[in-house]
Amino acid sequence: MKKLNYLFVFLLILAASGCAPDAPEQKILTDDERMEWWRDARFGMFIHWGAYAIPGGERNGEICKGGAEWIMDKLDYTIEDYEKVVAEFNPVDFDADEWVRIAKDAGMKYIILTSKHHDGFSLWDSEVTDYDIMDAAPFKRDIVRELAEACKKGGIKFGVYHSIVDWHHPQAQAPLYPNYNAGQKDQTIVNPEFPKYYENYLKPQVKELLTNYDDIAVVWFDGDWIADYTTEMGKELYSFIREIQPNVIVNNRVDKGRMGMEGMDREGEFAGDFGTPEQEIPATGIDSDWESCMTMNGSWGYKPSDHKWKSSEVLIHNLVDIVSKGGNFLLNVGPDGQGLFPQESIDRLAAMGKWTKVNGESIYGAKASPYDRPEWGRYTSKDGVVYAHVFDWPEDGRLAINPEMKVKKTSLLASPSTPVEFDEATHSIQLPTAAPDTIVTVIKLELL
Ligand code: FHN
Repeated sequence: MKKLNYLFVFLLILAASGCAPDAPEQKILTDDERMEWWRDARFGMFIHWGAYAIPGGERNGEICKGGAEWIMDKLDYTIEDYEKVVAEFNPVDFDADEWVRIAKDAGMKYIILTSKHHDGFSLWDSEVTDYDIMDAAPFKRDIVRELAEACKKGGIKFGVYHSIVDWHHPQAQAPLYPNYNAGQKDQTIVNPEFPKYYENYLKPQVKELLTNYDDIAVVWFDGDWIADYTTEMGKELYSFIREIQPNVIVNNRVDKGRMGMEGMDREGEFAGDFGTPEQEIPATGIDSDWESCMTMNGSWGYKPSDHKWKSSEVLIHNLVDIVSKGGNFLLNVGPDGQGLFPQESIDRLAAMGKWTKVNGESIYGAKASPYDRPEWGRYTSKDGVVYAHVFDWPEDGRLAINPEMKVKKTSLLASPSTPVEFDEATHSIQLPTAAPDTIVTVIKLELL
């Protein structure tokens, strides 16, 4: 019996005797209070990491199509073959504090780590399985705990991505088991064992994450598409989570309302606190909570053969575009099998940090503006101020401003002392000849 369990039994007896010290009551926040930090944060880091980082999307010279985190399915590993990959997972260069430093320096305010992806391998010390980092891999360190603690120390929020799909658990795949991926291809196959997996494995794992790691701020479900997972399960799971941790935030993939990759719920009552557009940004603003998640290249998991890296200019434009429409940007990093971020990711995050350090005032806590999107860029708004993000610097230096705005004062966010005069007659601003920031220059418009 693990030492920990003796302690647990002792506490149980103490509680039964009525002598347990009162657990500090957690103030149950209103929905707006609960969402406040998330709405202010605007920019977070997604981390897809696990044993799939070892092959990096390649097996015997064959490259996995799509995300490298799908290699088990796409390159037809048997469960036994993939367990051998897990048995090699020993990322000795993993340094949670370094990951948090990079995220903070980029201007990111929260981190979402895959606690368990579709391959079923758990990155924490799970009590309900030995297919976890402590028992199935040589690493034997609780990655969820180390990153949660590093985030707390670094003053940023931590959450977990948790897959409903599980290609390793027998009940999650029966009667296909061990042919775990047939259900991916034929969603008409009914798995009578799935309710047992849901009740006896999925829920207990979610509960131990929310109970043993007291800093889980977000639960980011995925895998909602499988036919065996029902909206009744989704609604029950959402309530189950909020009973354990009333102030945690849960995405809409906990239920079945999501309309594909556009990520928002269709008409109807569905559980979940925010919509989840994936690899795309809504065309217009959306007046509810949502977060676009995106990769930097074409893969969520580490994939060295994928060189389709988005430029830091595109990533900064995406951040501004998303916030101008009222959303959050969850930008992904896929660490390698040693526990290191790819240099291409580090470089882009550093460039984003350089920009957010100067212009973060127009992002954090900002919302969509009530004004139509200008042709030259985007508007965000906060506390009676509109921030004009200029993507395309006007050749004549004159920037047309929405005529409905009653402008009191204008200034360059990056250099308040640089004069940018507002001309009432033409409702435009005379700008310096050259853009101070060639990616996005921000002009602060204080309104009457
Ligand atoms: O299948 C997953 C994929 O591996 C990745 O985790 C993304 C990111 O949210 N979600 C699913 C694909 O939509």
